[in-house]
Amino acid sequence: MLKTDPVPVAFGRRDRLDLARGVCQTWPMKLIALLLAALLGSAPALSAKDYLLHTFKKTQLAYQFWGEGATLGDLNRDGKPDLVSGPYWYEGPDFTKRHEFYPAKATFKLKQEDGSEKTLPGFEGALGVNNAYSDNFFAFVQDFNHDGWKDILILGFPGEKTVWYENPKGQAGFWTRHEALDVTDNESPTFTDLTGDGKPELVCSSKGVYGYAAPDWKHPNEPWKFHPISPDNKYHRFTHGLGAGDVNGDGRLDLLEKSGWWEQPKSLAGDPIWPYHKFEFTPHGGAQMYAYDVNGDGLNDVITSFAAHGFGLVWYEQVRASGEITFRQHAILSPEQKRVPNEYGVSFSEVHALALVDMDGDGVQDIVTGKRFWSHGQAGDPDHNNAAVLYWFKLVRGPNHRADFIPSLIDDNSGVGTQVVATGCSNRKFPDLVVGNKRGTFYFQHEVRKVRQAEWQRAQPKLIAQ
Ligand SMILES: [Ca+2]
Ligand SMILES: [Ca+2]
Ligand SMILES: [Ca+2]
Ligand SMILES: [Ca+2]
Repeated sequence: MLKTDPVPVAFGRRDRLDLARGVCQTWPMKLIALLLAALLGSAPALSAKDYLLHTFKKTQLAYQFWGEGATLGDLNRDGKPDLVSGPYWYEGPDFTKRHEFYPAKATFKLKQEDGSEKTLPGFEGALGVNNAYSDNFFAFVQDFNHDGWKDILILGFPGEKTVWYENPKGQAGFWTRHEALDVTDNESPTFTDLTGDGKPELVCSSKGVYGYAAPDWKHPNEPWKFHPISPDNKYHRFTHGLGAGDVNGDGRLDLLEKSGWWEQPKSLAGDPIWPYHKFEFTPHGGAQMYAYDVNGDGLNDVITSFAAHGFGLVWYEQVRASGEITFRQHAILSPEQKRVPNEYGVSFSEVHALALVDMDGDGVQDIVTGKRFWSHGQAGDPDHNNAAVLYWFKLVRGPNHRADFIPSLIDDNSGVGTQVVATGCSNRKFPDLVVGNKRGTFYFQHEVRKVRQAEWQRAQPKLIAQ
């Protein structure tokens, strides 16, 4: 941590509401003062070069609504990541040259002041007035057919097909479409190596069952096989909250969902039902869920949005009670279902996409999230018309396994979609961000600047009076 960023002064949060216990705990101020004195005063390692300011240069690639996902990957093999969102990919590093890899057919009609109608490209989003949805919710990049050219996986509206598009190896024209899975349910399915075999799987629910779908990598053009891990509990296609992470620390990723976690067994042969551990992480359902040791005590904790269409961002500290795994809730953004600013004054709703990524290169994972603006239209969700903010929250670990998330506003006129991706692009150490949503398609280039301590301190978020 010290090699890049000092611990922010704002770390000295005074009070923390422990919601699970319903009590207000006091930070050990003496300890914090000692720590800060060590960090900011006497430590010779902290010269001006250690004060880094992170800012993000925004480029809006599209103003239309083409999809709610976006990602980065090198599609033309020039060594520079390209950006994928909706039916388009944009050539990196400047993303000015756009290619249509499947037909961009969506249009909508907008009534003009004189009563006439105008047809606009894209789905009806922030340029329109009515609530509408796209057919493109998540994008992932992977070379499915082992020809050395990365292909594009697109997950559509919940309950619809997942398809992948075959990279034409530099040739012009639409990419060949291959059906992967006929029904992909849940609002935060993902594409990651759940099984630990070194190859990614589509983690989702399908037709009422949690599970994963994987291609036969020897026959990649064939539809993928779905492997159930739960009984048919009739999980609805619009169920919110899903993730993969190792909760119990046995090295195997478990499946996280809003009401518990499914423990990956030693052997997956024969598609066994995974042991279920019920825990109500959120009654409403959030977005992408992660298992990560937030407070550094050696036990993985769970990070989740509290309500994809309401308020709240929380992490659940894993605690062991008589050897059993349970969790204690900590709020990053208040889970009360109304606008309640956190200790830094931050509050926003529609927390429908989350990324866990080390934004500042200190070796500790941080959170990237924001508001999925107009997710249910311009009058759909609470606080719908407030700014479409995009934030990163720096995780700072404190004494006695405390953890704090320091908010940094990236932008206030974009937000997230159902996916937000932050990954190395313009430089390896500090991830850039990409977003596709109802406001358009966005690229945020991460810029880092060394500053003097005073300037750095001025830029830190301030604690508000509690
Ligand atoms: Ca390929
Ligand atoms: Ca596990
Ligand atoms: Ca922990
Ligand atoms: Ca970090």
